[in-house]
Amino acid sequence: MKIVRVQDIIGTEREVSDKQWTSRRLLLKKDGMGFSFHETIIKAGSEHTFWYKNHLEAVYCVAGNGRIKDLATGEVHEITDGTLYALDKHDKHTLYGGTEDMRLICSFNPPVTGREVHDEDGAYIADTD
Ligand code: 9YT
Repeated sequence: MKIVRVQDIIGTEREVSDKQWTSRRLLLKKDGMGFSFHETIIKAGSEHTFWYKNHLEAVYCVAGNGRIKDLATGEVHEITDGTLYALDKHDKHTLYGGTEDMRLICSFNPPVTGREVHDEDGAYIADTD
């Protein structure tokens, strides 16, 4: 059994951030679970376009608020505590931070390795291991 505490991840290589978002990778590919598990904070008022072409992702909001726009249809959905979105079609999307920082719990299949960076499309490269 593994016990992971987010406070032990802060400031390590498992925490990635820029001014507008922070993501803490509680579980990565090397943890051997078949998925990765993250806590992502999206800053209030910020905007992010992501397109995980090589991954499926489920995201569950536990605090704060924001919106997600499906860039294929233009549909916009409110996100608050208790909302889950699943990118089951590798959906290209824009996330908008709301009036408070949004705290999201995310899981990726296949798992993120920790070496990915967002490319020009907002995608992560495929894991070639
Ligand atoms: C909200 C969202 O898509 N979070 C994904 C995790 C984050 N991009 C990471 O850990 O790299």
